[in-house]
Parts: sequence; C-alpha cells; structure tokens
Amino acid sequence: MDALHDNYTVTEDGRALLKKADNDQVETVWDRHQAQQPHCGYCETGLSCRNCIMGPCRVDPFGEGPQQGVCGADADIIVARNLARMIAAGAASHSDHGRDLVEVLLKVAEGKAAGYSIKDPAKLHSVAAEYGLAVDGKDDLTLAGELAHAMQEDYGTRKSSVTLLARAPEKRRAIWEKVGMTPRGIDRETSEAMHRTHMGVDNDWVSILVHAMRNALSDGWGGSMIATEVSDILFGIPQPNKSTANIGVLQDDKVNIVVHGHNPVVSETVVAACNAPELLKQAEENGAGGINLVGVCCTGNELMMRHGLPMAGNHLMTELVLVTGAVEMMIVDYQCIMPSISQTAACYHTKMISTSEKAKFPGMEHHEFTPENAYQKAEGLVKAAVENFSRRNQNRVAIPAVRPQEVVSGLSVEAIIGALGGTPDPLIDAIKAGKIRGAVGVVGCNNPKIKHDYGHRELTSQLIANDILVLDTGCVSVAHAKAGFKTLDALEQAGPGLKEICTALGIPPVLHVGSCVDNVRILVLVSALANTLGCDISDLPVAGSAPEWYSEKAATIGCYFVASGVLTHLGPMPPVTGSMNVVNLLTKGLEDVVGATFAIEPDPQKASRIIIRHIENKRKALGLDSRDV
Ligand code: SF4
Ligand code: MSK
Repeated sequence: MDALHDNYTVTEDGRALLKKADNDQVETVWDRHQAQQPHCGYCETGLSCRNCIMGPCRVDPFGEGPQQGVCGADADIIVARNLARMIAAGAASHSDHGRDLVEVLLKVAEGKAAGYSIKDPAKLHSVAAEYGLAVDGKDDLTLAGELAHAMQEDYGTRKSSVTLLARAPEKRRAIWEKVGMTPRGIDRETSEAMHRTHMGVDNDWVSILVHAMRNALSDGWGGSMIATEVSDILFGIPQPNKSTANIGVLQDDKVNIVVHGHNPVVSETVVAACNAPELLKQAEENGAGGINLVGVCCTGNELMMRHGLPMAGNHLMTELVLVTGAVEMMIVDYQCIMPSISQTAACYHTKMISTSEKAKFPGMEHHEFTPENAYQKAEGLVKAAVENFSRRNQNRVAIPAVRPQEVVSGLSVEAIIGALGGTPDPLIDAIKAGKIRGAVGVVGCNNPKIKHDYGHRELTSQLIANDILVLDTGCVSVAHAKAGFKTLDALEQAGPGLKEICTALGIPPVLHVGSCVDNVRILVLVSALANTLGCDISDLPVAGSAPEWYSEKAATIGCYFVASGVLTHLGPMPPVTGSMNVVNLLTKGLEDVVGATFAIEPDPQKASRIIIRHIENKRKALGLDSRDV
C-alpha cells in the first residue's frame, strides 16, 4: 500500500494521511479514480455529444464507425462545441463569483450588510474612476453603490466591450477587435456560447472556437477581474505577510475550523467570528487551547493573502484534511468541493456546513449566508464548532507530525510594485539585463491523473533554477508553499540572476498572487509591463502553465491567457484529440490569430524546456540577450 501511496502524491503529509485513510477504511478521490478506469475513450477525445435527444452520438476516431452524429455534426464540430461549453461553464463560475461580490458591495452601499465594510477606499476610488464615475467629493458608500451598478452593467449587454478591457495594451485590444474577440458583456458571451452550441446554430468549428476565446476573455477581463477588484475593495488589498502551510497547521489542542471553496464573502465573516472574545472564552471553557481557523483550496488562498491565515492543503488534500479526525467543522462556499467530503466527514465527528443558496451538498447542514445575516451566521457556526470539540474521538485523531512550512504570501500587484519601489521599472531593468530571463504564471489545480503536486514542484524548480520568476495562484500555490518555494531560503535553488534580484528586493523566487480568480492580477501585471515597454503582451518573455489542471474554470483561464497573448502550457490534455483540426488550431494556428498558443506536455521536465525555450525566443525577438536551450 505504501508504494501505491508514493505513486499518488509527492507530499509527506498526503502519504501519511492516505495510510490513515486506509486504516480508517475511508475511500478517497484516488480510489474512485481507479474505479473509473478505463475512462470512456469517446469522452476523453471529445467525440461524444449529448446536446440533444436525437443522440447521444459519438464519432468513431478510427474511421470505421459513424463519422457524424444524427444531426450530421462531424468530429470537428462536436469537439469544438464540447470545448466551448467547457469554457462557458468555467467563465460562468468565476464570473458568477464576481457577481456575488458586487451584490455584497451594493448591500454595503445601501447599509444592509452589517458584517461588511469598505476596507480600501483608495481602491474603490481608483476602480470607480476606471468606470468613468465622477469620484471627487463623493462619500465611499455613494461611490460604492454607483460602482456596483456600473459593474452590474458589465454583466449585461448594454456596452460594446467590458470596462476593464481598457487595462489591456492598445495593441492587444486592436488584435481582439480585428479577429472578433472583443468581449461585449460577461453574461452575454456565456449565454451566446450556449446558444451557438445548440444543435443547428454555429456549425463552423473555427467560429465556435473564436467565440469560446471571446467568452474566456469576458471572464478574465470581466467577471474574474471584477471579483478580484471588489474583494480588494471590501476586504483590503493583500500585502506581504508571513504564514504557514501543510497539514501540520491543524492543532491537536484547539478547535480546528476549515474553510473551503472560493468566495471570501463567507470566510471573511468566519475570520471575524473566530476572533470574538466570547467565543474564544467558550473554547477555553470547553477545554480547548483556542480556535484555529485554517483554509484549503482557494478560500484558503484568499484568507492567506489578506490575513496570513494558515493553509492546510489543496484540492487533492481536502478529504485527507478530514481524515486527521481533528477537524471540528468544515465550512464550504462553492466550487471544487467534492461531494464526497461529507461521506469522509461522517467517519469522524466533523460537522459539514454549506452556506450558499447555489451550492448544496448531500450530508451537509445548510446555513445560508446573505449579506444581511453573514456575521450572525458565522458566529453561530463558530459556536457550534466550539461545542463539537468535546465530541472528538481521540482514538481516531492523528495529525501527521510535519512541521508547518513557512510561507511569504500577499503578493498582489500593488504589493509587487511596492516591493519594486513604486514602479515596474526595476523588474523591467532586471529582465533587460538578463538577470531575470522572464516570468511564468504557474496556476491551476490537482488532478488524480497526475501524481499530486509532482508537476508543480518539478516544473517550478526548473524555472527558478533558470532565472525565471514564478507567480502562482490557486492550488499550485499550496503545492509551492509546502515545497518551501515561498521563502527567502528558496533563493538557494534559484539561478544566480534571479537570486541576486530577489535578495535585493527581499522577495522569494515564487510569488503568491492569490486564488483562481486572482489570475487576473497576472493579466494586470503583464499589461503594466507591456504598457511600460510600449509593446504587446505577446512580445513579453512570459508564459503560463497549469501542470495539474482539472476544472472547467482552469480551461477558461488557459484560454484567456492565450487570447491575451501568453503561451500557456497544460499538463493534462483537454478532451480535443478527436479533432486534429482543433488540436492544430489550439497548438499552432492561434499563433497567427492572437500571437500565442497552447503547449500540451504532461512531463514537467519537458514542459520546462518548452517554456524556457519560448522565453529565450521572446527575449531574442525583443533584441535582448538570449541563451541556447
Ligand atoms: Fe447527436 Fe447532433 Fe444531437 Fe449532438 S446535437 S446529440 S451530434 S444529434
Ligand atoms: S481551487 S479550480 S482545484 S486551483 Fe481554485 Fe484549486 Fe483548481 Fe479549484
């Protein structure tokens, strides 16, 4: 069994907990992944369709069986339609998260959200100005209301483009205009993607995919960007802080509460409730040494970025965190929450709580949070978690003895520019001088098809050793944190140029820029670099990578990176190999359209060479020194 666990994860805490899961007879995501083998080949290649009930249909990839569905759709159309629907689902998820935040902003403006406030008025004013609002002389709440309404318009169709697109370099916007990718409205593009992929609408596979890219851009420069900006306005712009990561952040003698999901709207109120003196006193009275709030996945990232809250694990660790038997309560909001986790929790004393009207789970208690009731709800839940401490079954508690890894977090764009002395110039100078060869956003999830955290660790260690600055978000950031990449000690693993610059700035070689929606911070940063240099994003020595992605949201992020001019590496192959036309467009043809493509490579060592070669080629094209790779 131990050898099997070694194949599942590279992490020490993960292996220890897989062993405990076996002993406790708890099923995990890896067990279910095994039970699904072999996966359906038609679905893996994108060649199955169930868009209408004349089907379901499938196209035979070997040319022996049917080559068209009942309606006549061929492999290219079916694969393109399936991919477009995947991207639409990803865009809808992040952008709806943004909408929820805008609704909280509006309630704050109306005085109906007692648990929330405007934590960063300066950002409120600057974003409002970007929306063309008159800001002078207005009080924060009036402006917050106006901004919320203006953002809500971005979701509709009254404009010819989403507002924050203006942040992209002029050359990039001209490309989008020329190829018909300018996103007009956030909801509009997702809605149109579903329309186009209905039977009998868009049957030109190229046209479907061009719209899919526009849909992804409506998320990246629209809904996700709004989500990040409003989170900063309501909860503060992240600033550098110190934290810890891995399962060792759970504490034997404390009430452990885990928050999971994505939207900080719920978890921020839980943070406040965990600091309430009466609840801390109650925890003591119940024999606990305090209340220990930790995060997993992207809600964890949001809290780590803003509060330095400890991080227990990423996507594939979420069941294993419960297997410690030491969690009194897990509070979830939405996205990436496996429906299995309440089964896992049922083997222990853990209370499982869902909070969103749009995300309910079997086996969880539902406590619906609204802007009006959030703080009271959070207080009630923390109280219930404290009461649950005495129900722990000590025979089933075992937190692996791993020392929590120190982490530097909170590197928002504002914090990075701050570390650079208020302008991107020092970073540009370091790139020009060749000390930093370029930068890569390593982002995305875990996927049981790939050894847990192996892809992230291998790729990133190669990149930093080759003087490439890494920015991370999402579940990758947890993998990097646990591997120790987000400390100044990690500079020993960096190439000499990167080490010199990061040492001078006092930053690690891997910068934590946030959760999955915060990938837009990377867009903002590369736009600032391109605008300063007077070039397009596609001219920069930068790349993106998602070595272990699994989700529809990650597919959308990859598309908006590529459509923004950033070469993007994917570890797992998306379900497109049923159409070589689609594969060729994604991996080659897009270069002529948007100046960037996808590169698919499951082996992180080989992927690092693809990325490094790309960065050196971009340097050469800019007239900078370049190395042979
Ligand atoms: Fe089959 Fe066409 Fe219906 Fe898809 S849309 S299920 S290919 S008939
Ligand atoms: S949580 S989308 S597994 S990064 Fe954002 Fe992690 Fe991927 Fe979910």
